[in-house]
Amino acid sequence: MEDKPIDKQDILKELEELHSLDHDYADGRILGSMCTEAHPFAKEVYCKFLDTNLGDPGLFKGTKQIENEVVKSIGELLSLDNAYGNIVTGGTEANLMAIRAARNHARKYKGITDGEIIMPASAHFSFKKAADMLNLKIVEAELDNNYKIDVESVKNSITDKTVAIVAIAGTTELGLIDPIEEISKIALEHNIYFHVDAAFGGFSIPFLKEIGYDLPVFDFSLEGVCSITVDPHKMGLAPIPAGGIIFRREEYLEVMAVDSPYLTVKTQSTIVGTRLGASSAATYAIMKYFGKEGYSKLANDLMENTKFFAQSLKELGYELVCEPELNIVAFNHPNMQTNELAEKLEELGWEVSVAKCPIPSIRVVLMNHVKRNHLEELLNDLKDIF
Ligand code: 0PR
Repeated sequence: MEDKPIDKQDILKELEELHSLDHDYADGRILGSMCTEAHPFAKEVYCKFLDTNLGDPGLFKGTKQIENEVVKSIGELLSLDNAYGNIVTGGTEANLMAIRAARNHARKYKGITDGEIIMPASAHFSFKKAADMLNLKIVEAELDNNYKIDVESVKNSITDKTVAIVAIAGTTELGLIDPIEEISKIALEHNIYFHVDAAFGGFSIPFLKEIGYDLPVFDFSLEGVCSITVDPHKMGLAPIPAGGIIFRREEYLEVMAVDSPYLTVKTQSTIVGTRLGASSAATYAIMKYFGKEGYSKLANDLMENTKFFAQSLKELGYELVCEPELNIVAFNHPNMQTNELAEKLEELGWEVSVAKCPIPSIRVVLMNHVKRNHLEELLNDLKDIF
């Protein structure tokens, strides 16, 4: 740090120079991101709440009410009337909270001290962090022929140490929805905590279903589902950071509570102490502003782009890893290694993401910033590569 203050204009100039090195979503070149440019209205609201701190909610009663309202609305979207939970920093923190709740619950009610969690190979790496921090062993369930969690494999993986089963509604790499209904039954039968990671799919599947897409049930209408991660900062168009963790019962928050004697509330269940109220306010605003109609239109538009892109790829001789269920397309060309194809695309200025599971492939997440004209440009480049 310099000794003397620096002029604002000089600081801003320096920051702008560095900021100009960043990619801009609007140029349509970011192909592998689940985040996108937040809606301007959500950003405007976010700025108004920058100083609010939900770590001490008695001081920010209005903002706490906003968080409660957002949790309630997301819960209702997921078929739950009385939702508990929080707006957190993202899917990683939401998943960490879910697994912590499951572990503590199993410790308290079943006496399990060296627990295991069952999850598919397609689970997001945030669960590895959670397992590491919470001292749990990951038991990887196999994938079936459709690259979804194999139900028999889950059954066979259950032991008396299992503290949670995890399934995904919108996998990170392929956007697939696991057979959550079947897993829910197994979890109920064995009295095991069941967490659904819908970080990506949570803000699209309910809307797509409402407008007639034939997608499987993944939410709290399934009795075995104990918690769901759903991220406003992905398909919800809220500014980063905004993740959501929704619990079916308050007891899952209670088993995580630690005393916070000198605060305005006497216990705290979240991982983060001082935490943003702005994320809740921005999410509240955009959910009201869009309504079901707005989100249905967004989800449908992105699915239309997905179908167009998938079909065009096939016409060019590319092979899809699977038929897309949500707005992610993973593909390869039979005559070229994935890494070589990725390099060529990078040379042409595309920011591509290479998926690893179940096979290496180029993965495009068709978020709101990837417009039809960008896809056409990309398809042209994909054509010219051969
Ligand atoms: N669960 C699922 C299913 C996810 O796909 C992700 C992240 C998470 C949890 C973790 O969420 P947070 O990253 O919010 O903690 N999925 C993306 C990924 O890892 C996140 C991402 C976003 C990556 C933008 C790149 C990027 O440019 O691929």
